[in-house]
Amino acid sequence: GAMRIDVVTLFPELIENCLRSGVVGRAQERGLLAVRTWNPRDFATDSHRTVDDRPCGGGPGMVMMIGPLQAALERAQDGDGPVRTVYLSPQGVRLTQAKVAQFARGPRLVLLCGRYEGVDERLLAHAVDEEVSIGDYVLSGGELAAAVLIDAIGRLQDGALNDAQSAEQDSFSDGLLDCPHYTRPVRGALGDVPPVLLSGDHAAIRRWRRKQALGRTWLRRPDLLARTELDAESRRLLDE
Ligand code: 6GU
Repeated sequence: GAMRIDVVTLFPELIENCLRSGVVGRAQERGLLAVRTWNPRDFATDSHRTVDDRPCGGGPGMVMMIGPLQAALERAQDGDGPVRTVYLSPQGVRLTQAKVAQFARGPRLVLLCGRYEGVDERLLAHAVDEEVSIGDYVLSGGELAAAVLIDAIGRLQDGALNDAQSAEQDSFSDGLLDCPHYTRPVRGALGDVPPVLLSGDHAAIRRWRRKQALGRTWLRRPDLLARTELDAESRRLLDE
């Protein structure tokens, strides 16, 4: 069945607007992926619909309080089947394609988006399975990070990608960066398409693309190469 992702957020429209277009919008239309949002503000109990409070111990900013957030999270986690609950924050473990692929196997995921200085730590300890970051920079909230994660998961759902966009050809799926791509015109003001791509020799084209991918990875991301188990052909290409 469809993968289900529930998102707890003070800005549901931010999530929804991010996922309307393209491959992931279509995956939702095709029923391959179902995204629901839950707003803690709808679970606030006072007339001001308060969701945050001042940090204990003082200091700047506000902290998302337990009450409304826990109520929203429990509704998001409700239903059958196992649920993994992920808190998006810059303190989390860095997201990788391997982790995305693991999440994409589903069947469910609950994402908790923080705002302000963050979430009361006791709720995280009680209700969250893991904390994930999308990189070493600071966003104003977890929503864009959640949208990034959902996009990466959504495009891996069976039937989301056309054959031509097969996920097996992705950067990182084999631990390397992607090769360069070209289309017509084959000769133009900005230069010519590499002749091998016009040769019709599929084995030669495959070797060229592999070599380009290896070369780019070696130049731009040597950290990736160090962690990648290379096949015999790739090792030979790198040694040439
Ligand atoms: Cl997951 N959240 C926020 N607020 N900032 C981030 C992030 C997450 N990942 C990188 N920066």
